Amino acid sequence: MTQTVRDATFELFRAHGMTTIFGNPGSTELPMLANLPDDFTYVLGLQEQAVVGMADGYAQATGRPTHVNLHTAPGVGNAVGAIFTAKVNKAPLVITAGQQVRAQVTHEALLTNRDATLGPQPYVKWSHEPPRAQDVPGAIGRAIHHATLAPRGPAFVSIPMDDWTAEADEDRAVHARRRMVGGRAVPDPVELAQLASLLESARNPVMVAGPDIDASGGWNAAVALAEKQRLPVWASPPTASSRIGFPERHPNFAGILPPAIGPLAQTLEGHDLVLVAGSYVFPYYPYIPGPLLPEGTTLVLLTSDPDEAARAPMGDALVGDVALALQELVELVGESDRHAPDPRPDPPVPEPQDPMTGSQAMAVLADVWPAGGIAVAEAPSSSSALRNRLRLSEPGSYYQSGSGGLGFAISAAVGVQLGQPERPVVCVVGEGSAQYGITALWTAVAYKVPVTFLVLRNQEYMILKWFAAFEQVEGAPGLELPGLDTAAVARAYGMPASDASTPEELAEFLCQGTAATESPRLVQARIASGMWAE
Ligand SMILES: Cc1ncc(C[n+]2csc(CCOP(=O)(O)OP(=O)(O)O)c2C)c(N)n1
Repeated sequence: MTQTVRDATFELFRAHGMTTIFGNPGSTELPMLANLPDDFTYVLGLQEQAVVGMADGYAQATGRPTHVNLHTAPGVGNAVGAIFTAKVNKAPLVITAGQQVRAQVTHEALLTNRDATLGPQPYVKWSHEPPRAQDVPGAIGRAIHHATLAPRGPAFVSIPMDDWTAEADEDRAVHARRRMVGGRAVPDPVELAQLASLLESARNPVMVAGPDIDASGGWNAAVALAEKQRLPVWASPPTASSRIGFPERHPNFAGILPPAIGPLAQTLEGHDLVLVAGSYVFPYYPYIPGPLLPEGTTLVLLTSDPDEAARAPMGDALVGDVALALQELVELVGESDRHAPDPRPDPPVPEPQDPMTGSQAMAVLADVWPAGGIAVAEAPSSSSALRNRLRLSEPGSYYQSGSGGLGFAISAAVGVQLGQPERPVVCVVGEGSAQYGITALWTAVAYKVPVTFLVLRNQEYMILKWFAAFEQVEGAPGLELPGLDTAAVARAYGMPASDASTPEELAEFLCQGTAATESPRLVQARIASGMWAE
């Protein structure tokens, strides 16, 4: 035998720089993992939601396709919530899962992944189980291309466990390995030129900056366009800000758009043209009805995602790579003589309170924020305060779940830190949200991933109490979290953890955390009940 399917597949992974595997193993995956080559790293997650979350963070922070390996049907089942989030985050994940030996699939022996391709649907771009062992390298190659072509996202391949030792079809394997597929397409030049004239002739245009600006590398072009055309820039609503698309300390930065239909349109009042770059239109929630746009306002969306272009309820759309489109627009438009927008003031120093408010905690975080820091956030009642206090202004500095599904932050922070080892990562997470990805704390300890975790402990699901009031729901159970001690849980995973009850203690523990370069730390801050806007 010359080459096995396994050898051919590992060569394919090498050719794409995919030598880090995030996984949780089972018997059906062991044949793939046997004698893992030295140039591969296996990052063990203890539950599949955390495995996918870590890979999501890593894929976004590196911009590279990332391999996730799951255990047949139950592993994929556990992972589905995180795959849903990875799809909205446009994380290029190549998810493989083990399957029973081919000879035992038809009669459904134990752990057979019945109808394997349906498990992760509809949250993957492509789902496949190769008809022959020899097709495994080609199928994984195809999954890599699906994952990385716009819009990026997860793709799935189910692999019967006896395939790995089968003889490869070398001709096909070599072609699969050599294929490089690119797809950064530019929007129609005629439509871009029309958009440039529309922008130049608008009386009072505005830009809305979304996560795909950051993901596509369009940060500088967005700034250049805003400056050249004197555009105020709103961040896309927080419900979908999986990343930040514009420096939030820039004088043109206007703030974060509200997420509901009526208030969002009201915020855009007075603008005759709204240019939305790299966000879908719009991640509305909750439902507050109203006109979609103010009277007389035109909207144009720049997106790399044909689905986002088609489903927007209003406005025109140009499909193409967001960074390339913005760069082209910068070339096409002239210098405007409109008035530059007034810079947005910092929020006032928060009133001291005992226990601390979320605003106080975020003000402390802003005071001790490390140079080059990256925030990974999932703290619903304090997330506005976090954005308004930190005002992050470097590319690749902010990640959150774009889907509204919890379980992202703790796991993704580990993946982001592995992908960006030179930058300090701080994960800000509500105590409720923390529990969905909690097992990733163990991975952070085991792999010496020096994330600083800040857990905000208000002993409740505060955001759901806010929703209850909004929805006029009374007496709903399940909104209190008494006695949930996340610092104790962290210690059980081997992580040093402290409780901070004053701003001074919080500052001290955060500084200890961000100074540590070899190991993670957790700080649990007791905060008051409330929604913290700034
Ligand atoms: C997977 C998943 N399950 C449940 C929810 C519903 N949910 C949204 S916010 C929230 C509570 C978050 O609580 P916590 O992290 O403590 O933050 P707080 O609202 O108190 O700031 C829950 C349970 C969800 N979004 N995702």
